[in-house]
Amino acid sequence: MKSDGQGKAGFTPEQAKAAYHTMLLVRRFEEKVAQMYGLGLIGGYCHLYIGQEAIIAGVAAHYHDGDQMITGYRDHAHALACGVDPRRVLAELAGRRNGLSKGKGGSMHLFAPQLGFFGGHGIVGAQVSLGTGLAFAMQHQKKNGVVICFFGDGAANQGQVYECFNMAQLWRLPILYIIENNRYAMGTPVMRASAVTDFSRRGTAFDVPGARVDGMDVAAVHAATGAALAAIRAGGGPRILEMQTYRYRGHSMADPAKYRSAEEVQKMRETQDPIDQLRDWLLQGGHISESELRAIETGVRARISEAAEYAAHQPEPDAAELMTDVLA
Ligand SMILES: Cc1ncc(C[n+]2csc(CCOP(=O)(O)OP(=O)(O)O)c2C)c(N)n1
Ligand SMILES: [Mg+2]
Repeated sequence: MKSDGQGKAGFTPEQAKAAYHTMLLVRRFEEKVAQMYGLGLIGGYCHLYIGQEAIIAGVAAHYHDGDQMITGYRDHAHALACGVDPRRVLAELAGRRNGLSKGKGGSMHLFAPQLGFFGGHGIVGAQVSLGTGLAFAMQHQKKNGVVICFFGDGAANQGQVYECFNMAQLWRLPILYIIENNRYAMGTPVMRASAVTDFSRRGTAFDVPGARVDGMDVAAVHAATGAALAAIRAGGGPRILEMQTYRYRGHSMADPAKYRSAEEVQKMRETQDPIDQLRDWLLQGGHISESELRAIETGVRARISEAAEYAAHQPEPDAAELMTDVLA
């Protein structure tokens, strides 16, 4: 953390350790995906979440049974946070029969409705409409949960997003919109695509309250999400949180990265990294020992290695499955 214990209200050392574990799991998972992609074990579209881990870790702490989550194509972390077994995610990425979508969806089409995870969507902004529909269904069926709907700074310029904000506020739908502002939409910087770059204000015309959050500080994410969800669960209608973050890797696996400098990326990694910041805070506050940190690292690495081993040795889908699960 940048601060010395300031602003940590409601974020106990235990919660901090849990968040640390989640962030590390996601980071090591994504590093393994990159490695497997390089080996040709994974193919097709694939978007990594490295750098943005504090968002999912801070939000997941507030995700309960009966809640639902939906996001775009940068979705591995969100699936893991909903409780999906890393083995099933890696098997899906590797196109294997035991993958989450029977090995036929790939990276952008993870789906686990039994855990409240509704994807995994490749159409930029579509998850906002789908997520708003999920929230409408939840309210209509008098269920208690909330929907957490993630989308990017680029997606935030889609017209359908504003139709959704209007309906969500009009009907006081139980939905939290989280804008993951990682400063780029593919190769386009926010400044070149958005007339107003303060995304927390995007709901102003519809009276949807919004807040801007340091998305590299998991404690800040945790606190802001807790407050927003408390208001939504109390029947207060939708909320928007803009999480200011950064992705370290390319947009997808094929990205020449001509639109930003290596120095810019390096600077973020060195000064803002969410995992390093939390580790420093835990150590400096005496909340964790070096050996405890090592044990977490070892446990996470073992789990990911085992998942990769599992995925690589599963069979591919049967040829007879080619035309099943096709909606046409
Ligand atoms: C409707 C639609 N338009 C364009 C694309 C191509 N496309 C894929 S990702 C992307 C950028 C989205 O950026 P952002 O919303 O900031 O999300 P990020 O990738 O940064 O997480 C675009 C334009 C698409 N998939 N769908
Ligand atoms: Mg973006």
